[in-house]
Amino acid sequence: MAIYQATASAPVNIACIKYWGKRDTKLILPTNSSLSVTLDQDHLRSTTTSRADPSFEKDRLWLNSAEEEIKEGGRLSTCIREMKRMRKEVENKDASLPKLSTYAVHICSRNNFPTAAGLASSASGFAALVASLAALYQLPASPSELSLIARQGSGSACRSLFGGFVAWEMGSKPDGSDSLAVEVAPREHWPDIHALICVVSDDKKGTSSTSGMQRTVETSTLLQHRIKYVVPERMEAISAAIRARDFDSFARITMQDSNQFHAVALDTDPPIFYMNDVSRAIIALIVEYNRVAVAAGGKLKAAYTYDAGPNAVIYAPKENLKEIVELIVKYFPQAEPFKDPFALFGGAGVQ
Ligand code: 2P0
Repeated sequence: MAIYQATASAPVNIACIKYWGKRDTKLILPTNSSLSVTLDQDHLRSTTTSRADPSFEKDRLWLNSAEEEIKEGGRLSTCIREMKRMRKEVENKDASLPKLSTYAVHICSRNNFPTAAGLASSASGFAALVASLAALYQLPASPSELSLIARQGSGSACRSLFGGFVAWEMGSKPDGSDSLAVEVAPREHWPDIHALICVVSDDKKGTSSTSGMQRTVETSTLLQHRIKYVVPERMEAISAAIRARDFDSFARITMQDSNQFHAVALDTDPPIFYMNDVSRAIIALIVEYNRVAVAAGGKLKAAYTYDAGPNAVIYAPKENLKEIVELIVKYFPQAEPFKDPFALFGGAGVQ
């Protein structure tokens, strides 16, 4: 008996231009384009094994050893259905292939970091799921084509199909066929940029991204301004900064966009607060660190960014990392590398 099984893994990505808002909640089509850096860290990954077998009675999925229900019409079932549809197309062209599209699949996925701690577990999770099914089904699909499916699992997941610097182009077609991830630059283009992750809290977050962003779409006037007047220019400017390896511009835009995302969360009714006092103190530290550098005639040395939670991600050129870690440990004496509750981990290069 042949065994049909494949394993793939995908890392977390952290956005510099934030995705926040959907124009189509079912297809997961965003209200603005976004851009992220895929982290290249062995300990921030999802690894997923998929197996197809004629003896399986139904599709099943285990996440970190606990079985998750695959709800009819839900995001998981949509991704699995779309991947089987792509497999069917391949089988239709070559009658000698085993009819894997007719078998149920068992999927086993594991995150090597706390799930739902604001560390984008849905991004790496759905990207790994789609990549493992693509390997199982031996699909001749590009990462951008696969990103169309991962997007329907979780918007930010489409960006984890690529390493390095990745844009999610919002697209304009109602069927979503042009809302996909594209590579802006591979990691090798700018290996000097590193990400330092400061886990302020690993509690499960209060307002989920999915419901929070819908409330923002329904109630925030600032979001409309952001979509129309701010993000399109920022996408151009940060892509140019990445291509030119211009850290000063990259850092300025990244911090501005994090600030505006949190302003838009605050402009939601009722307001959403993702950062806490420690998050804001880390911002103050990075602002001061940069101010001193610029006052001495230099350029920005670090950029902070925050997602839908209190944890900080600090992007910086490698030469500044040691200094930044020393500053954080000095001003946050409770910070201990690799330990909770304020673990500092990371410092690895981007993928
Ligand atoms: C981002 N975030 O661009 C932004 C910044 C959070 C803040 O993508 O509903 O978990 O599954 O599409 O992808 C979080 O949104 O939401 C997110 P769904 P997702 O990384």
